[in-house]
Amino acid sequence: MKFPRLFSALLVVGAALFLGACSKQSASAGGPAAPAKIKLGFLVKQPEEPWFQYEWKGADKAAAQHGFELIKIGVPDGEKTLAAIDSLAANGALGFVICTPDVRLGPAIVAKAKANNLKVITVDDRFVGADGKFIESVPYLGMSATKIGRMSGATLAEEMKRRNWAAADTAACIVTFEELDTARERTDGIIAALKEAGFPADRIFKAPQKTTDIPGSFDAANALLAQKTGIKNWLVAGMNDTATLGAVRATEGNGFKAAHVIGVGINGTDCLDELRKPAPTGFYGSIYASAPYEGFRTAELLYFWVKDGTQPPLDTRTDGQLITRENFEALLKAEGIL
Ligand code: FCA
Repeated sequence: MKFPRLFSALLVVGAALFLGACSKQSASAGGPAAPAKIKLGFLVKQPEEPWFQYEWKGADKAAAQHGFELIKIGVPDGEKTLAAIDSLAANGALGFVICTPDVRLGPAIVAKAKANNLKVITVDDRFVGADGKFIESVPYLGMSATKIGRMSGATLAEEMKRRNWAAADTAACIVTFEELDTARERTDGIIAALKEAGFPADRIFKAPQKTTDIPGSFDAANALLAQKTGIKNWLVAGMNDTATLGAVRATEGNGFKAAHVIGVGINGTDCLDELRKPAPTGFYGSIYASAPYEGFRTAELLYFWVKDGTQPPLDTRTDGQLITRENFEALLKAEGIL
Protein backbone atom coordinates (compact mmCIF):
# COMPACT_ATOMS: atom_id res chain seq x y z
CA MET A 1 0.00 0.00 0.00
CA LYS A 2 2.29 2.69 -1.30
CA PHE A 3 -0.19 5.55 -1.34
CA PRO A 4 -1.21 5.57 2.37
CA ARG A 5 2.46 5.36 3.42
CA LEU A 6 3.29 8.39 1.29
CA PHE A 7 0.26 10.13 2.71
CA SER A 8 1.28 9.50 6.31
CA ALA A 9 4.84 10.64 5.53
CA LEU A 10 3.43 13.88 4.20
CA LEU A 11 1.36 14.23 7.33
CA VAL A 12 4.47 13.84 9.47
CA VAL A 13 6.38 16.45 7.43
CA GLY A 14 3.39 18.78 7.55
CA ALA A 15 3.05 18.41 11.29
CA ALA A 16 6.74 19.05 11.75
CA LEU A 17 6.55 22.22 9.64
CA PHE A 18 3.50 23.33 11.59
CA LEU A 19 5.14 22.72 14.96
CA GLY A 20 8.33 24.41 13.80
CA ALA A 21 6.37 27.47 12.76
CA CYS A 22 4.62 27.50 16.14
CA SER A 23 7.82 27.26 18.12
CA LYS A 24 9.38 30.05 16.07
CA GLN A 25 6.35 32.18 16.80
CA SER A 26 6.58 31.59 20.52
CA ALA A 27 10.35 32.24 20.54
CA SER A 28 9.77 35.76 19.23
CA ALA A 29 7.01 36.37 21.78
CA GLY A 30 4.06 36.75 19.48
CA GLY A 31 5.49 38.43 16.38
CA PRO A 32 8.53 39.71 14.56
CA ALA A 33 10.97 41.75 16.70
CA ALA A 34 10.07 45.49 16.79
CA PRO A 35 12.65 47.74 15.11
CA ALA A 36 14.78 49.69 17.63
CA LYS A 37 13.32 53.10 18.48
CA ILE A 38 15.11 56.26 17.42
CA LYS A 39 16.75 57.86 20.49
CA LEU A 40 16.89 61.62 20.93
CA GLY A 41 18.21 63.77 23.78
CA PHE A 42 16.63 66.84 25.41
CA LEU A 43 19.14 68.85 27.44
CA VAL A 44 18.11 71.81 29.62
CA LYS A 45 20.16 74.25 31.69
CA GLN A 46 17.84 74.53 34.71
CA PRO A 47 15.85 71.32 35.20
CA GLU A 48 14.57 72.65 38.54
CA GLU A 49 12.66 75.47 36.79
CA PRO A 50 9.01 74.54 36.02
CA TRP A 51 9.45 76.12 32.56
CA PHE A 52 11.89 73.37 31.61
CA GLN A 53 9.85 70.63 33.28
CA TYR A 54 6.89 71.64 31.11
CA GLU A 55 9.13 71.70 28.08
CA TRP A 56 10.20 68.12 28.88
CA LYS A 57 6.56 67.16 29.34
CA GLY A 58 5.80 68.45 25.86
CA ALA A 59 8.79 66.56 24.43
CA ASP A 60 7.62 63.36 26.17
CA LYS A 61 4.28 63.77 24.43
CA ALA A 62 6.02 64.02 21.05
CA ALA A 63 8.03 60.88 21.88
CA ALA A 64 4.87 58.94 22.77
CA GLN A 65 3.01 60.20 19.71
CA HIS A 66 5.79 59.49 17.20
CA GLY A 67 7.30 56.45 18.90
CA PHE A 68 10.83 57.62 19.66
CA GLU A 69 12.81 57.39 22.89
CA LEU A 70 13.58 60.62 24.73
CA ILE A 71 16.64 60.95 26.97
CA LYS A 72 16.28 63.97 29.29
CA ILE A 73 19.40 65.37 30.92
CA GLY A 74 19.91 68.47 33.10
CA VAL A 75 23.04 70.37 32.04
CA PRO A 76 23.76 73.16 34.56
CA ASP A 77 27.28 73.89 33.26
CA GLY A 78 29.60 73.48 30.29
CA GLU A 79 31.38 70.40 31.55
CA LYS A 80 28.11 68.54 32.16
CA THR A 81 26.84 69.63 28.74
CA LEU A 82 29.79 68.23 26.83
CA ALA A 83 29.74 65.03 28.91
CA ALA A 84 26.00 64.65 28.26
CA ILE A 85 26.56 64.86 24.49
CA ASP A 86 29.19 62.09 24.67
CA SER A 87 26.88 59.96 26.76
CA LEU A 88 24.00 60.48 24.31
CA ALA A 89 26.24 59.32 21.46
CA ALA A 90 27.42 56.30 23.48
CA ASN A 91 23.76 55.40 24.05
CA GLY A 92 23.01 55.46 20.35
CA ALA A 93 21.09 58.76 20.22
CA LEU A 94 20.99 60.48 16.84
CA GLY A 95 20.38 64.08 17.92
CA PHE A 96 19.38 66.42 20.72
CA VAL A 97 17.44 69.55 21.56
CA ILE A 98 19.25 71.88 23.95
CA CYS A 99 18.75 74.97 26.10
CA THR A 100 22.40 75.59 26.88
CA PRO A 101 23.63 76.84 30.27
CA ASP A 102 25.76 79.40 28.43
CA VAL A 103 25.12 80.59 24.89
CA ARG A 104 28.86 81.07 24.34
CA LEU A 105 29.28 77.30 24.55
CA GLY A 106 27.60 77.22 21.12
CA PRO A 107 30.74 76.54 19.04
CA ALA A 108 31.95 73.80 21.42
CA ILE A 109 28.52 72.15 21.44
CA VAL A 110 28.28 72.28 17.64
CA ALA A 111 31.78 70.77 17.31
CA LYS A 112 31.04 67.99 19.79
CA ALA A 113 27.72 67.20 18.10
CA LYS A 114 29.45 67.04 14.72
CA ALA A 115 32.20 64.78 16.03
CA ASN A 116 29.52 62.42 17.37
CA ASN A 117 27.33 62.69 14.28
CA LEU A 118 24.39 64.14 16.22
CA LYS A 119 21.87 66.67 14.95
CA VAL A 120 21.20 69.72 17.16
CA ILE A 121 18.22 72.05 17.62
CA THR A 122 18.39 74.91 20.14
CA VAL A 123 15.43 75.98 22.24
CA ASP A 124 14.99 79.25 24.20
CA ASP A 125 18.63 80.38 24.35
CA ARG A 126 20.29 80.78 20.97
CA PHE A 127 23.95 79.84 20.44
CA VAL A 128 26.39 82.71 20.01
CA GLY A 129 29.59 82.24 17.97
CA ALA A 130 33.14 83.42 18.69
CA ASP A 131 32.33 86.60 16.71
CA GLY A 132 29.51 87.45 19.13
CA LYS A 133 26.82 86.80 16.51
CA PHE A 134 24.06 84.18 16.66
CA ILE A 135 25.00 80.86 15.07
CA GLU A 136 22.17 81.03 12.55
CA SER A 137 22.94 77.69 10.92
CA VAL A 138 21.65 75.83 14.00
CA PRO A 139 17.83 75.59 14.03
CA TYR A 140 16.33 77.68 16.83
CA LEU A 141 12.89 77.89 18.43
CA GLY A 142 12.17 80.40 21.18
CA MET A 143 9.91 83.17 22.35
CA SER A 144 9.41 86.44 20.46
CA ALA A 145 11.47 88.08 23.17
CA THR A 146 11.03 91.77 22.29
CA LYS A 147 7.31 91.39 21.68
CA ILE A 148 6.73 89.48 24.90
CA GLY A 149 8.84 91.99 26.83
CA ARG A 150 6.72 94.79 25.38
CA MET A 151 3.58 92.98 26.53
CA SER A 152 4.99 92.85 30.04
CA GLY A 153 5.81 96.61 29.97
CA ALA A 154 2.39 97.50 28.58
CA THR A 155 0.71 95.42 31.30
CA LEU A 156 2.65 97.29 33.99
CA ALA A 157 1.60 100.63 32.52
CA GLU A 158 -2.07 99.64 32.17
CA GLU A 159 -2.34 98.28 35.70
CA MET A 160 -0.61 101.38 37.06
CA LYS A 161 -3.17 103.51 35.26
CA ARG A 162 -6.03 101.40 36.60
CA ARG A 163 -4.71 101.95 40.14
CA ASN A 164 -4.41 105.70 39.49
CA TRP A 165 -0.78 105.86 40.57
CA ALA A 166 1.04 109.11 39.92
CA ALA A 167 4.33 108.71 38.07
CA ALA A 168 5.97 110.99 40.65
CA ASP A 169 5.25 108.39 43.38
CA THR A 170 6.26 105.42 41.28
CA ALA A 171 9.45 103.80 39.99
CA ALA A 172 10.21 100.69 37.94
CA CYS A 173 12.66 97.99 39.00
CA ILE A 174 13.65 95.94 35.98
CA VAL A 175 15.76 92.91 36.87
CA THR A 176 18.17 92.34 34.00
CA PHE A 177 20.48 89.59 32.75
CA GLU A 178 21.96 91.26 29.72
CA GLU A 179 24.61 88.68 28.85
CA LEU A 180 21.78 86.46 27.58
CA ASP A 181 20.27 87.86 24.37
CA THR A 182 16.73 86.59 24.87
CA ALA A 183 16.77 88.11 28.38
CA ARG A 184 18.12 91.46 27.18
CA GLU A 185 15.60 91.64 24.35
CA ARG A 186 12.79 91.01 26.82
CA THR A 187 13.89 93.62 29.37
CA ASP A 188 14.62 96.15 26.59
CA GLY A 189 11.08 95.49 25.35
CA ILE A 190 9.65 96.08 28.84
CA ILE A 191 11.49 99.39 29.14
CA ALA A 192 10.52 100.51 25.61
CA ALA A 193 6.82 99.82 26.26
CA LEU A 194 6.91 101.65 29.61
CA LYS A 195 8.44 104.71 27.94
CA GLU A 196 5.94 104.55 25.09
CA ALA A 197 3.13 104.51 27.64
CA GLY A 198 4.54 107.77 28.99
CA PHE A 199 6.35 106.46 32.05
CA PRO A 200 9.34 108.73 32.81
CA ALA A 201 12.62 107.22 31.64
CA ASP A 202 14.48 108.56 34.67
CA ARG A 203 12.28 106.53 37.00
CA ILE A 204 13.12 103.21 35.32
CA PHE A 205 15.98 101.41 37.08
CA LYS A 206 17.81 98.27 36.04
CA ALA A 207 18.81 95.74 38.70
CA PRO A 208 21.31 93.32 37.14
CA GLN A 209 21.00 89.78 38.50
CA LYS A 210 24.17 87.69 38.88
CA THR A 211 22.33 84.38 38.76
CA THR A 212 19.03 83.59 37.04
CA ASP A 213 17.23 82.23 40.07
CA ILE A 214 15.14 83.70 42.90
CA PRO A 215 18.13 84.47 45.17
CA GLY A 216 19.81 86.20 42.21
CA SER A 217 16.86 88.48 41.46
CA PHE A 218 16.10 89.01 45.14
CA ASP A 219 19.65 90.27 45.76
CA ALA A 220 19.60 92.47 42.67
CA ALA A 221 16.30 94.12 43.59
CA ASN A 222 17.25 94.44 47.24
CA ALA A 223 20.36 96.42 46.34
CA LEU A 224 18.26 98.78 44.18
CA LEU A 225 15.52 99.24 46.79
CA ALA A 226 18.14 100.14 49.38
CA GLN A 227 19.45 102.90 47.09
CA LYS A 228 16.14 104.36 45.92
CA THR A 229 14.31 105.73 48.89
CA GLY A 230 11.16 107.85 48.95
CA ILE A 231 9.27 105.73 46.41
CA LYS A 232 5.68 104.84 47.19
CA ASN A 233 4.85 102.34 44.45
CA TRP A 234 7.01 99.91 42.51
CA LEU A 235 6.57 98.40 39.07
CA VAL A 236 8.59 95.18 38.93
CA ALA A 237 9.52 93.01 35.96
CA GLY A 238 12.31 90.89 34.51
CA MET A 239 13.13 88.29 31.89
CA ASN A 240 11.06 85.53 33.48
CA ASP A 241 8.83 84.68 36.43
CA THR A 242 11.80 83.88 38.62
CA ALA A 243 13.31 87.34 38.07
CA THR A 244 10.04 89.04 39.01
CA LEU A 245 9.30 86.73 41.96
CA GLY A 246 12.67 87.46 43.58
CA ALA A 247 12.14 91.20 43.13
CA VAL A 248 8.60 91.03 44.56
CA ARG A 249 10.00 89.20 47.61
CA ALA A 250 12.54 92.03 47.95
CA THR A 251 9.79 94.67 47.93
CA GLU A 252 8.02 92.73 50.70
CA GLY A 253 11.25 92.58 52.69
CA ASN A 254 11.56 96.34 52.31
CA GLY A 255 8.09 96.93 53.73
CA PHE A 256 6.04 97.49 50.55
CA LYS A 257 2.51 96.10 50.79
CA ALA A 258 1.05 94.17 47.85
CA ALA A 259 -1.22 97.10 46.96
CA HIS A 260 1.89 99.20 46.22
CA VAL A 261 3.60 96.71 43.93
CA ILE A 262 2.78 95.54 40.41
CA GLY A 263 4.97 92.63 39.36
CA VAL A 264 4.72 91.07 35.91
CA GLY A 265 6.66 87.95 34.98
CA ILE A 266 7.33 86.08 31.75
CA ASN A 267 6.93 82.28 31.17
CA GLY A 268 3.67 81.82 33.09
CA THR A 269 4.86 78.44 34.33
CA ASP A 270 6.89 79.38 37.38
CA CYS A 271 4.34 81.56 39.14
CA LEU A 272 1.46 79.15 39.63
CA ASP A 273 1.92 78.74 43.40
CA GLU A 274 2.19 82.53 43.64
CA LEU A 275 -1.06 83.14 41.74
CA ARG A 276 -2.79 80.50 43.86
CA LYS A 277 -1.96 82.20 47.16
CA PRO A 278 -5.22 83.07 48.95
CA ALA A 279 -4.33 86.76 49.24
CA PRO A 280 -2.92 88.64 46.24
CA THR A 281 0.79 89.47 46.44
CA GLY A 282 2.65 92.14 44.47
CA PHE A 283 2.98 89.59 41.66
CA TYR A 284 0.16 90.72 39.39
CA GLY A 285 0.53 88.40 36.43
CA SER A 286 2.78 86.91 33.78
CA ILE A 287 3.13 86.75 30.03
CA TYR A 288 2.55 83.09 29.36
CA ALA A 289 4.43 81.42 26.50
CA SER A 290 3.84 77.74 25.83
CA ALA A 291 6.65 75.62 27.27
CA PRO A 292 4.84 72.35 26.44
CA TYR A 293 4.46 73.45 22.83
CA GLU A 294 8.12 74.46 22.58
CA GLY A 295 9.20 71.09 23.98
CA PHE A 296 6.81 69.17 21.77
CA ARG A 297 7.65 71.04 18.60
CA THR A 298 11.44 71.02 18.92
CA ALA A 299 11.46 67.30 19.76
CA GLU A 300 9.15 66.58 16.83
CA LEU A 301 11.21 68.68 14.40
CA LEU A 302 14.34 66.85 15.49
CA TYR A 303 12.63 63.50 15.02
CA PHE A 304 11.52 64.35 11.45
CA TRP A 305 15.03 65.59 10.70
CA VAL A 306 16.70 62.40 11.95
CA LYS A 307 14.12 60.03 10.49
CA ASP A 308 13.33 61.59 7.10
CA GLY A 309 16.04 64.19 6.64
CA THR A 310 13.46 67.02 6.81
CA GLN A 311 15.47 70.16 7.60
CA PRO A 312 13.81 72.11 10.46
CA PRO A 313 13.10 75.84 10.03
CA LEU A 314 16.08 77.89 11.25
CA ASP A 315 14.18 80.45 13.34
CA THR A 316 10.75 79.89 14.91
CA ARG A 317 9.21 82.28 17.46
CA THR A 318 6.35 81.72 19.86
CA ASP A 319 3.86 84.27 21.14
CA GLY A 320 2.64 85.18 24.60
CA GLN A 321 -0.55 86.05 26.44
CA LEU A 322 -1.25 87.67 29.78
CA ILE A 323 -2.29 85.50 32.71
CA THR A 324 -3.45 86.92 36.05
CA ARG A 325 -5.10 85.51 39.16
CA GLU A 326 -8.43 85.90 37.32
CA ASN A 327 -7.78 83.92 34.16
CA PHE A 328 -4.79 81.63 34.73
CA GLU A 329 -6.70 78.52 35.79
CA ALA A 330 -8.96 78.52 32.74
CA LEU A 331 -6.21 79.45 30.30
CA LEU A 332 -3.68 76.94 31.59
CA LYS A 333 -6.27 74.18 31.72
CA ALA A 334 -6.94 74.77 28.05
CA GLU A 335 -3.16 74.63 27.47
CA GLY A 336 -2.93 71.29 29.26
CA ILE A 337 -0.63 72.71 31.96
CA LEU A 338 -3.20 72.30 34.73
C1 FCA B 1 15.33 81.39 29.12
C2 FCA B 1 14.91 81.54 30.56
C3 FCA B 1 13.75 80.60 30.89
C4 FCA B 1 12.66 80.77 29.87
C5 FCA B 1 13.19 80.53 28.50
C6 FCA B 1 12.13 80.71 27.46
O1 FCA B 1 15.98 80.18 28.94
O2 FCA B 1 15.99 81.26 31.40
O3 FCA B 1 13.24 80.87 32.17
O4 FCA B 1 12.17 82.08 29.95
O5 FCA B 1 14.24 81.45 28.23
